[in-house]
Amino acid sequence: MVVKRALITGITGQDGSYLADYLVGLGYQVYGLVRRTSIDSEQRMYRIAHLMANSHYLHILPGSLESYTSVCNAVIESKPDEVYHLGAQSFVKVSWEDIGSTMNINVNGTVNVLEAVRHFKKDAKVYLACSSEMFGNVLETPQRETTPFNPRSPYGISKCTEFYLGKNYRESYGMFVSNGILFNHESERRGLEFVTRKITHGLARVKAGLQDCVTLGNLDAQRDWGHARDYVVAMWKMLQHDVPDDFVIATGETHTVREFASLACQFLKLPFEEVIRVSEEFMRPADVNLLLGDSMKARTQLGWSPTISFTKLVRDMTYYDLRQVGVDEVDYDTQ
Ligand code: NAP
Ligand code: G4F
Repeated sequence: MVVKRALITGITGQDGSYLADYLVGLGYQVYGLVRRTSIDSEQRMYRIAHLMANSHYLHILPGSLESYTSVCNAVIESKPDEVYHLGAQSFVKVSWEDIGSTMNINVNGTVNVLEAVRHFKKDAKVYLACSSEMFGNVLETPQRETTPFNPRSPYGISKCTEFYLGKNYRESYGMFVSNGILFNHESERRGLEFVTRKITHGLARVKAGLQDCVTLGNLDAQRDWGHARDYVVAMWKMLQHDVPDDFVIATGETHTVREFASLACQFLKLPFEEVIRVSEEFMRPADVNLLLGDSMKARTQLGWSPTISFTKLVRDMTYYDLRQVGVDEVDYDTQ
């Protein structure tokens, strides 16, 4: 049997780590591009530590997306059949505060990946991590592949550029480049800066008596939240499809930040009005108010569908964080 080889950028992140789990499970040899500053950081490597213990399947290649040389070296060394380009400055709020790094990493980094593949492994299939943030101030609901982009953040603009780069390499060079337009997906491995994990991690600390409350920004923003474990399967399916294409990946359900926080409070038996506060500090210069995806194309053409419900997502994240602060969840589970 031929063993497939995959190169993942952003392997230390939420999606990269779940994707590595999934591909190793399928018998792939997995190569991960990791910044030199992260390789020695337990905090940055924790999501793939369990895989590192079995280094026969996982290989770490030092490099940074801004360095064309290091991306070329990673492609030459890994000789990938599939490249999953997930590395990015992925936090929308920071994209206003540091637009330069956001553009360098997300736009120039994508150019570096596409050029390295074009020059050194042109037949590799490439997945690009585009985003529902590209729909921005939405022009249609639900959003699907044909919905026009209307980004509201520097991050959203960078991801639109990534999308068009992918399309252009497909059309100009005949390369297999697929754009996944993924709606928000969360998990126990989500970074603490994103709202869902900020809520579950913060409320667990409240429950444990380590802090008084969780302070948030816009509680009315609506997101189509799925689980990252489901979404990495969609990435893989896109690269097994006959032709490269663009696919929306979403649950088809939308919930407010308030609903997410309120459900987490219910699981923990905490009074929402007392433990959730609001501050201007966490508001954005321009927010995306409503995201709701229509993933019919992926469902019919790729046979993909989400398996983890909103309620289970909130419950799993909440109880995971409760365990992290040393509180036993059994007493609190009313389901
Ligand atoms: P994440 O947890 O923030 O992970 C980002 C990854 O990118 C980390 O491994 C990080 O490495 C790496 N990275 C950042 N800058 C880099 C650089 N200059 N050179 C090399 N690596 C660099 O993000 P995620 O949630 O897994 O998202 C994965 C991708 O999907 C991103 O492109 C994101 O924009 C996109 N996306 C995410 C969602 C979502 O809801 N999660 C939705 C749509 C699209 P370090 O550990 O060294 O920082
Ligand atoms: O969790 P968020 O920071 O995620 P956001 O901005 O939707 O971006 C995520 O999803 C995108 C896909 O649509 C990805 F492309 C991107 O990489 C990232 O993974 O914020 C969600 C919503 C926003 O409307 C924000 O204003 O929650 C609102 N919010 C309210 N209070 C907050 C807070 N967000 C954060 N991070 N922190 C708060 O205190």
